[in-house]
Amino acid sequence: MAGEPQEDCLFCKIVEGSIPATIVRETETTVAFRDINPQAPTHVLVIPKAHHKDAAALAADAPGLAADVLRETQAVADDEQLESYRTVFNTGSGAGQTVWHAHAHVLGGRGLDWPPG
Ligand code: DGP
Repeated sequence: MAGEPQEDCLFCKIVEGSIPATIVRETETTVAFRDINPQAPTHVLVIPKAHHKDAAALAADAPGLAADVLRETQAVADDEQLESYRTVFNTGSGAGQTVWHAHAHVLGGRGLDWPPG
């Protein structure tokens, strides 16, 4: 069911603490941790603690929680003293989504080209 922890979900396991991660911020509803395979000097993932499979499902099922995630992307940027940064939600395998628990990538600390690959 939407929002319930999923046994086979890597990010649910990070939320519950059974898989370690370098957590940089935590709120009642969100966790932010460093990406295991960073693509920029700052590469942090912000996730809702509740399980939603992607950003579209999160926005549809829990818009307040989607706003919490977005708010935390700015908080990460502030903590990391990023003047400019990029927030990315890969949605669907064709766009590069590999973990099926909604997450925002916060990328910064270097110049970022547009359009992305
Ligand atoms: P995406 O490809 O948009 O679904 O992003 C998933 C990201 O998750 C990817 O950049 C790598 C990261 N990732 C995968 N496994 C782990 C893990 O075990 N720990 C951490 N910290 N990040 C992970």
